[in-house]
Amino acid sequence: MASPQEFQTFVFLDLETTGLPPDRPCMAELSLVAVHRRSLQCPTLDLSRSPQPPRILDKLTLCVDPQKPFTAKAEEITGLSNRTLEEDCKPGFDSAAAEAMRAFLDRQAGPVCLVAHNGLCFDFPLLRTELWRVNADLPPDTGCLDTLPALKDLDQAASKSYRLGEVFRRFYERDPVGAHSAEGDALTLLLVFLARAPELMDWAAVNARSWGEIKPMYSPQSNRL
Ligand code: DCM
Ligand code: MG
Repeated sequence: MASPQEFQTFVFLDLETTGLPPDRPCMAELSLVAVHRRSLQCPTLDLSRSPQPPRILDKLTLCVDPQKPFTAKAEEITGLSNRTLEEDCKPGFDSAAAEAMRAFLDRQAGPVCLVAHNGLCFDFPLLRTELWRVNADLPPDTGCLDTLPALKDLDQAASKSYRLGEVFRRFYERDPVGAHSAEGDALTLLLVFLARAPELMDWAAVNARSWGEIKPMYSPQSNRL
């Protein structure tokens, strides 16, 4: 981004998918958790002085039929499968889902910054592919913050793991809840963010990318299979 941006709302984003990038994954679940910067600046602390999730947050979680087979690993870790999504009559990520997402983002105070852990390599490019598939998009000036390089940069530390679960355990000394469900991971990311919110918001103001810079993971014209 050219000039520092005082983002008003941070939207924690996580996608569950049929597999990893070499498999040209498709989205199977999306979760967005939107929090105003005011609630991030002064979180309530519990008795052990750990930040609590803010009382005021908006959530959108959608399960979608990916219309592509899950890899065995993706099925195992997410608990989602082609059979169960089909049995529960979930439509694909269609224009109605894209519209719901747009409407959700539009009701947040702007400027809005999407936040995803490893988002620049995974969630943002894949979301761009999925939106492209249904001829939809987000405003190009939407901010995109990847907490993985952000936390690494703030720590200036070379040799520790920055996987989401590991970062959470370092801050909270317990396991995250709901790992590999989109909402569980988005809420885990929110708690990680709260542990260093002032620094991460300052980092985002200078270093966040814009949605318009995000390249799709792959061309959606190609066959899903
Ligand atoms: N994923 C995978 N194999 C892994 C880790 C992740 O196929 N070992 C895929 C499936 C997940 C998606 O990436 O739905 C997102 O990962 P996460 O659940 O960590 O957000
Ligand atoms: Mg996840």
